[in-house]
Amino acid sequence: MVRSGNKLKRIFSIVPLASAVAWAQGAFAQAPQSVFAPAGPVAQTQLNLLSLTLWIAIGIFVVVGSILLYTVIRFRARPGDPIPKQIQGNTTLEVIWTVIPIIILIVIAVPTVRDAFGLASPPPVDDVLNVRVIGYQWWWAFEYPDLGIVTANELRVPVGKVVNLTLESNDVIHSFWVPRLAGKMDVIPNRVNTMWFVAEEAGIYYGQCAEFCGTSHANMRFRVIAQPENEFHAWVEGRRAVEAFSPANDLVARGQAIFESTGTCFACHNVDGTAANGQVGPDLTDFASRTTIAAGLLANTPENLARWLRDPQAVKPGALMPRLPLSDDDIQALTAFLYSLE
Ligand code: HEC
Ligand SMILES: [Cu+2]
Repeated sequence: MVRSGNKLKRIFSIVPLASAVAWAQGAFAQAPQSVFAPAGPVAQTQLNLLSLTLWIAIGIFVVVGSILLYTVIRFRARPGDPIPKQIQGNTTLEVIWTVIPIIILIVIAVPTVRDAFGLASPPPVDDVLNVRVIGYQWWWAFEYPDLGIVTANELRVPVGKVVNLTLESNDVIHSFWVPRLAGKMDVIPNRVNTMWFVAEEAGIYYGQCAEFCGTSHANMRFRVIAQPENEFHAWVEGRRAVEAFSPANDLVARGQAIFESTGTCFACHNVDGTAANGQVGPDLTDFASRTTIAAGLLANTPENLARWLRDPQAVKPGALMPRLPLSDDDIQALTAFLYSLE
C-alpha cells in the first residue's frame, strides 16, 4: 500500500514539472532576446542541444530527488531504533551508478560534438554575405567588404542568406550575441574569430555585447535587420550612390561646415562624399536611415540627437565621444546635416 502510493506520487510529480518547464520556455520565448525563439538554423540547432540536456537533467532531478525523498522518509531514525545493519560497498549498485552516467554522457556528447563541428563552418554555398564586425568600446562597426559599405550598430542582411562574419576588436574583449540567430562568439584583440547565421524571417533581431568590456558594456547593443532580398539591394544601391555630398539648404550647409571644421566631428567620423574621414567613431554616412543612436541606447529622433551632441557622457557613461562646446544654433545645424545623410 505504502509503496504503490509513493510510485503514484512520483509519476504525478513529473506532470506539473513538465508543464512548468514548457510554460517557462513559452514565457521566455516572448522576450525579444530569447534563445527559446530561434529564427534561424544555427540558433535552432543550439536550442535542440540545450533542450536535450535540459530534459535529461530534469529526468535525473526527478529520479534522484524521488529516491532521496523516499529514503529519507521511509528509513528515518525513530526513537529506540537499534543500530542499522552495517554494510561495506555493493558491487552491483556501484556498477549501475557508473554505467548509467556513462550512457547519459554519451547521449549528450554525441550530438554536442556533431553539432559543434557542424556549426563551425558555414554551409558550402556560393551565395553568401561577408561581413567584418569590429567591436569598439561601446559600439559596433559593420563592414561589407564585397559591397564597399561601412555602417554601425545596425547590421542589415537579406532574409534566408548565409551571413559569414569575421569578428575583430579595436580595444578589449567583447562578445557578439544575437540570441535568436546564433550563440555568442568572443571578439578578441589581435585575433580573427568567425561565425555564421541565417535569418529565416524578416524582422529586427536584438543583439548585445556579452562580455564585460568597461563602463558602458551594458549600453553596447546592436540590431540585425533582416530584409527581403530586394529591399536589402535597394539599401546597398542607395549607399553606393553617395558621391559628392551636396547640401539641400543653407542650414545643412552650415552643419556640414561645422562637421568639417578643425577639431570637431570630422576627425573621428567618416561621411562618404565629404571631407570627413575619421575612423575613431561610427561611420555616419547613413545616419538618417538608422533607427537608434549610440549603439541601441536612444531612438534616433532630433531631440535625442540634440541630447547626445550636448553631452554624450551624460547619455552614455564613459562614452568615448568628447563633450564639444556647441551652441544651440550649432546643434540645430548639425542635426539638419546629420538627418540629410540617408
Ligand atoms: C574624439 C572623437 C569624436 C569626436 C571629435 C566626435 N565624435 Fe561622435 N562619436 C565618437 C564615438 C567614439 C562615438 C560612439 C559612442 C558610443 O556609442 O559609445 C560617437 C558617436 C556619435 C554619434 C552616434 C552615432 C550612432 O550611430 O550611434 C553621432 C551622431 C555623433 N557621434 C556625431 C558627432 C558630431 C556631430 C560630432 C562633432 C560635433 C562628433 N560626433 C565628434 C567619437 C567622436
Ligand atoms: Cu561588452
